[in-house]
Amino acid sequence: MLNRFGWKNGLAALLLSALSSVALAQAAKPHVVVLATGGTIAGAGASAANSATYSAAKVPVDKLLAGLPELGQVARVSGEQVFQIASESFTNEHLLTLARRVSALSKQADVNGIVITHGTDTLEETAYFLNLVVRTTKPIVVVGSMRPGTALSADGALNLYDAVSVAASQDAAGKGVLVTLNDEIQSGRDVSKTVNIKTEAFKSQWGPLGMVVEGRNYWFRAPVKRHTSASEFNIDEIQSLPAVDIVYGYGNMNTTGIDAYGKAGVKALIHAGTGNGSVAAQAVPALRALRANGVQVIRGARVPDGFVLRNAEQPDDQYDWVVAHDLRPQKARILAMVALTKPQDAKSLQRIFWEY
Ligand code: DAS
Repeated sequence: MLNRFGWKNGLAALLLSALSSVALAQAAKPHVVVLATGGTIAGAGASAANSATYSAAKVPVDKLLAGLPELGQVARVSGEQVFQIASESFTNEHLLTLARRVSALSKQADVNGIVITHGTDTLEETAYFLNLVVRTTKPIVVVGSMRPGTALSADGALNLYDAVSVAASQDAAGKGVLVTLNDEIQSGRDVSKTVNIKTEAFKSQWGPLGMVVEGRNYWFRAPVKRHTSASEFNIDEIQSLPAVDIVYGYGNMNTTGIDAYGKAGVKALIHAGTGNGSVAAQAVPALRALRANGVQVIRGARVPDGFVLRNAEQPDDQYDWVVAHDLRPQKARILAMVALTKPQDAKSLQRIFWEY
């Protein structure tokens, strides 16, 4: 018969080996770092019925991760609280700080993927900025939610689970910065928030790259524009971002905004024109005066889809202007800021708008 201690030692050894195999299995999983910046995905409302009235940027990253133990099924996850703000309050300094942290983590051999939790209001701008300046092929996924975790049918938990699962996937490498919401995997370059109060809020006119369902990625297309490791820009070489602002075109347009931005010393002005980037006759001289003062004039459109055709509505060659191609004004501003961290003339700037 086993002596009094034999079966106990055997049991302990059994438990120990079981625990160590669980620990080994967990340690073998890809390591995903979650950088938290705030937003609705970290929001809290007064009651479950408050799906649209709540405070953003309340729940800390450790609580977000602790509330989602399922993450451990797809990755070994660690969290950092970079900021705790609503994303409409992001500044260029926030963009630079976040991108520097993402870049540093991407260089670490023990980091396989990075997730950024972010407010949805300017998520598309941050995702595009990282797409342009972080030199890595490792998966970087930006994620937000349209409802706070306290609301009925909150979308944040599944969005975060999807983001971590994509960031842990080898097949997500080299596809540029990605955005996961609502089961879709979107390109950080192409995606925009198109609905301000539905969970199906993020769209790209070129469609999602794929879908993620139950932790598995289904890809249907890949980005064709330059990004991340193929970019000529590098956050490690960028100390600050130049001033670039946006003016809208509309009926009865005046030049107050254009003149004010010129006086404020912007390096480029995005004109979000009507139609195919049209410019009101009364605004053309003011924009030409900006160009004569060395300000880059970039003709975009307030119309969300399509793309602005060079030399169609305005003689861009003659005026030495740039067209924003298919980029929405807020995205064109991000690209213009990054491009103008290096000396550009209108010709080289236009090349960058074709390629990125
Ligand atoms: N104010 C919004 C933001 O932080 C909340 C959200 O939708 O995330 O972007």
